[in-house]
Amino acid sequence: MKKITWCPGCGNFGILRAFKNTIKRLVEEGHEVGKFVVASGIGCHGKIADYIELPSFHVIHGRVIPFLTGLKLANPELVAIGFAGDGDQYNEGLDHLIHAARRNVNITVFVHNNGVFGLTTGQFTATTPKGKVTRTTPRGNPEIPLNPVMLALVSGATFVARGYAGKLNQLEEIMYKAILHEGFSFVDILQPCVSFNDTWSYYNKKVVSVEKPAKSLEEAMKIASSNEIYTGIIYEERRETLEEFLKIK
Ligand SMILES: Cc1ncc(C[n+]2csc(CCOP(=O)(O)OP(=O)(O)O)c2C)c(N)n1
Ligand code: SF4
Repeated sequence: MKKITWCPGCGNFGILRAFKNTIKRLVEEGHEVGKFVVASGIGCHGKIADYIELPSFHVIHGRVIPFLTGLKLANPELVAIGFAGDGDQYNEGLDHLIHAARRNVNITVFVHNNGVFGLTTGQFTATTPKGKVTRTTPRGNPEIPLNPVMLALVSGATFVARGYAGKLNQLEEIMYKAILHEGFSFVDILQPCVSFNDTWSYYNKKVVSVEKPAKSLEEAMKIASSNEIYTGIIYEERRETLEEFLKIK
């Protein structure tokens, strides 16, 4: 395992901790450790693959989902888990998210959403708030931010959640259920970047937990579009997976 090089205080530490505890729990419950495979994108988040002792692949920018889709189709026995950044997934790799949700391929994707391109020092991304001054938006970001949770819902994702790197117990529960879910699991994780978009105090005040998953897609969309920042499992349904349709699982 390599030395951790994230900035002290980075939200990525919470995501790493929650993931390690989740894998430990799954292994204690009898899941074979050799079946977990991790892929990560390019960026600060992508280094997570270096800090986990599981078979892992560091893939090109924005391509975590197609990589995992191929992996899963080649060997459906594997548990395919991806880590992407907001720039990585919502800019470079946005269309892959939509199509994986439509296909319902049985993979899990965790997006470290810090609202900036972190590794390349704070340029704006698709989730940067409107008006925010960044290195590439010196007069303020002119664009409204993308709502990834809403996008996943309307695209047909069968497990949709929002986590927060500052709420570890909840994040572990979300990760555990996302990995066990049969179908495409999407988790947007609010991840403060202390160097370029420090949102710790904002999220500590703003985030509210959902009690339980919504009963319908319409209800889930209301939660996703609310002015409150809800965390927790927002929506879950069971639908035929790509592997089931292809009769390879
Ligand atoms: C195709 C391509 N475009 C641009 C880059 C340069 N690049 C490397 S890391 C990075 C930013 C990553 O940001 P994000 O995905 O938000 O992850 P974070 O660093 O914030 O975790 C960029 C633009 C690249 N490696 N490949
Ligand atoms: S630049 Fe931001 S995302 Fe990258 S390690 Fe530092 S705090 Fe974390």
